Amino acid sequence: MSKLNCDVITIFPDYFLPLDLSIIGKARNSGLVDIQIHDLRDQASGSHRSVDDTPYGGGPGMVMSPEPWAKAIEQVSGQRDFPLRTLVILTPAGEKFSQTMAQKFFQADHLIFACGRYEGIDQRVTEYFRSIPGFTVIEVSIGDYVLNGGEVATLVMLESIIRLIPGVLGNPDSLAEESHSLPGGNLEYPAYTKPASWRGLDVPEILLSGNHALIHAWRMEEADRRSQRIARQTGE
Ligand code: JF8
Repeated sequence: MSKLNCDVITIFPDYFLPLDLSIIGKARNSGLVDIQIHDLRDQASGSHRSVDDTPYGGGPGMVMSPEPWAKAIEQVSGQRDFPLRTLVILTPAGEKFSQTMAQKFFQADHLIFACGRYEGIDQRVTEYFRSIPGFTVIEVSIGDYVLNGGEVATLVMLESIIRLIPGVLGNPDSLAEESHSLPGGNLEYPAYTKPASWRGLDVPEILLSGNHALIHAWRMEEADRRSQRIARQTGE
């Protein structure tokens, strides 16, 4: 079983300190995943270590310069010997991240996450690495809302990918029954724990019945009702 190898390139390495914690921290310490964080500014030439410049065509803000990105991506590629790499470039204009994409990324040998800031990364970085054999380049967004950069999006993606690695979750049963693997991409069924009666609210009786076939059927129905209600709220 080969481990998942990830490199993250950012101007804010401290955003990734939470990867030392909890389930992901344990997965790293036990060698199930290797994640290296790299500071883009290490590739910036000049005494000011500048990584951005004004946009061609005018407009507000700054655009990240292509050369520090190319150097950083080439450096992390030289540090791991794989024939195939997936370069993930975070951008609000990218393909929407999904459970299906998490499963694809989990199959990769080497994932490189490019976390832009400001008005994003010069488009030629995508174009250039698409022309290099051995690179698959994908522009990804985690959802239709505006973030300040790709760092938080990368944390979201890493969490969803790493939990798919066998041995990362304590109980492997929890993977199979989850939301996005439930029939029809269903959302979860509601969960209850003790006490059976709490502030006048009772746990649904069927869950106390001990009839596992009935409980399973009820849960699937509840999951269905939930996703129907959310589909109505969001306009299908
Ligand atoms: C960014 C670089 C994003 N779902 C999302 N919203 N916004 C972003 C995003 C990603 C990269 C940059 N601004 C500058 C926003 C994702 N992924």
